[in-house]
Amino acid sequence: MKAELEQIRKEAEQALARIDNLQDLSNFRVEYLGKKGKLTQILRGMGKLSAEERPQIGQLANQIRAYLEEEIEKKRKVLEEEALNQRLRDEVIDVTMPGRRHYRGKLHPLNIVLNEIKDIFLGMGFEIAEGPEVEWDYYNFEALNIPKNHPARDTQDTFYITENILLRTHTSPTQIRVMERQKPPIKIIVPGRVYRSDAVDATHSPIFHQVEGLVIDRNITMGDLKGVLDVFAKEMFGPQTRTQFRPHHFPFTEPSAEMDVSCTTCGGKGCRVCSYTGWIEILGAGMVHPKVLKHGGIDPEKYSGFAFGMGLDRITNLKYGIDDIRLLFENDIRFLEQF
Ligand code: 2NL
Repeated sequence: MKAELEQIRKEAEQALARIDNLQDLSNFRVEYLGKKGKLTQILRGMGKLSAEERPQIGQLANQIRAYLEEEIEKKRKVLEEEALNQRLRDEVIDVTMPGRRHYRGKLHPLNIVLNEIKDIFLGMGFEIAEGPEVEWDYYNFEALNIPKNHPARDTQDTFYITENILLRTHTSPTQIRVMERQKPPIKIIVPGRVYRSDAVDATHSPIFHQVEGLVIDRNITMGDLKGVLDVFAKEMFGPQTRTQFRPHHFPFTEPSAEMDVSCTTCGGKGCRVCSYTGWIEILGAGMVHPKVLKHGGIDPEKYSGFAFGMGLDRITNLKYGIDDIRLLFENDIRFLEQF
């Protein structure tokens, strides 16, 4: 039995020397020192031994057990340290390595110009109102004095959801909604996305953007309209900018006008941008039609007001010399990066 124990010790030493990972070490412990382990098996057979032999063998077996425990522990420390060193090598972080550069986004040119427009009107005491892009036919047309069969329904053909629900063709319906819920004085601008059933080309898009304005109070006149819009033009295009108003027609204003600014490129001398006229049309405006005031729940005998509307896309293109409206909607990074 002594020989058997020595044999196990020798075998165990050799096996241990070959072990190079913690899992094998754990298996090794079970194989030799576990409940059904080789050393334990031997000790089970000790009952058959004589009274003199038993303590000797017992002592030897315990020595071997203690020895193996010790060796296993030593090996465990070595392997754990190796494993840690390996992890430290694998997971090394170079804190001096430069970070990845983030691409910083920027505002879309439409939003840059819209922010400027908002600032100008906020500076004159206007508030900003917004409303739904999906509208009732009533708010988009009827309330604005554009009844069914009115020719303006042709020029403002849009996308219908149902008979009575459509994509708004201008932001005016939001202004009617404000009139309905707010007593004068009203002094708002309404920016937003609008829709028309137009074929796409350099100057047309079925989706575009408008900024409309509405001022309603007692004794509002055409003089207020001209003053406010002249200040707007000078703040938008520079103090040298001159304005002129030409008579026009809109169903929702009476009288109506279009406003031109002196050409932003040539200053009025005449060039390609202004088709050699010296003037560039930038908005439509007029005194709010009494019927429209009534639809908004406002008494035209007590109150009057002016309104205006401009195409944000057109103003943006003018400001930046962009010659094709499609560029504003394609979201080509090479275009957007330039602003
Ligand atoms: C244009 C012309 C205009 C209005 C919009 C308006 C709104 C209400 C009442 C009366 Cl609620 N008028 N808006 C008035 C005149 C012209 O827009 O060429 N826009 C791009």
